Parts: sequence; structure tokens; C-alpha cells
Amino acid sequence: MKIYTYPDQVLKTPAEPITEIDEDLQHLIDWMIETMYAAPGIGLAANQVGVLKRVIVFDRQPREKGRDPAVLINPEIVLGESQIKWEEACLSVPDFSAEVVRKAQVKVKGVDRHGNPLDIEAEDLLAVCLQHEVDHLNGTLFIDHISGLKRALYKKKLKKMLKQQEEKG
Ligand code: GNR
Ligand code: NI
Repeated sequence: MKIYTYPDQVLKTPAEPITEIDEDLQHLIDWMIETMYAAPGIGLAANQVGVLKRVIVFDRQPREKGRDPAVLINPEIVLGESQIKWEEACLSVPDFSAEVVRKAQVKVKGVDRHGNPLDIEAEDLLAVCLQHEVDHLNGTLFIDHISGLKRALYKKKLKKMLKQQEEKG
């Protein structure tokens, strides 16, 4: 699946709650998992593939080499503790990374692809990833958490990159 990138409007639009777990959704989930690993990434939100539905996929062991994919439908962060600063990147924000302050430990509630309740407790990288993905569903990018100056610098860099691509054809 194509991954939409900043400043596409779909990344700024809050996604809608899922009301029905049907075959279309199963296919979407499979495609999202494939797209995430192909990228490669440790998480992916439906907004990033142009679908405004509240579903995220992620790897439960983001530091390991093997695949351990998981899905959360209608995820909600119900608990967050302590703070952590992490250098974040995003498949929808090419060629940029920046430190963002997040909760170091979170509990995220949702349902799995079969509609069964699923609670995930996570810390450090996985906790950061889950907050980053739930942000996507709310139309927020990690660059919305950095200083206006840093964001302005990124926008300038992006403009330049897009212009160079245009010139190359
Ligand atoms: O692959 C990803 N790595 C990452 C690293 C630090 C903080 C967040 C992330 S999420 C990112 C994939 C992505 O853009 N998900 O929305
Ligand atoms: Ni992202």
C-alpha cells in the first residue's frame, strides 16, 4: 500500500471508530502489516495508508529481528506514567527525526482483529510507538510535538527536496 506523507490532508484528519469487524477490515489489517514490514517500520496507523479508520498495527518486539505483529482496533491510551525523551521518525515524515517527550509507560486498551478485548502494557520504544500511532488516528504527527522553529526548518528542507525531485522529473 502507498504510504501517504506530510503534508497530505489524510494525516491531519481524525480517523473514525470501527463499528464492524468484517472481511474488508481483515484485508486492510493484512495489508497494513505487510506495508509496515516492507517499509520497514515498527508501527503503522490506517491514516498513513489513506484509510480514516481507527486501526493500528505494530510489532510487539520492535527491537528484535523476527516478526511479532499485533493489531489494535479503536485503541485508547488509558494510563500513562513517567516521561521519556525519544528520537522519533515517521514513515509519513520522510528524511527527518527529532526528540519528542512521551510517557515512558502506557496501557492501551482496544480490541483485536477478532473483536476480543486486548490490553497492551508497554514501556520505552513500544510505549513511544503506541502513542505515536494513536496520535496518527487523531490527526497528529510527531512534528506537532516539536518546537515551531524545528518544524519550520523541516518544512523548508521538504520544500527543497520536492523542488529537486521536480527538476529531476
Ligand atoms: O518505524 C517507526 N519507527 C519509530 C521510531 C521512533 C518513534 C516512532 C516510530 S514509529 C515509525 C513508523 C511510523 O511512522 N508509524 O506511524
Ligand atoms: Ni508515524
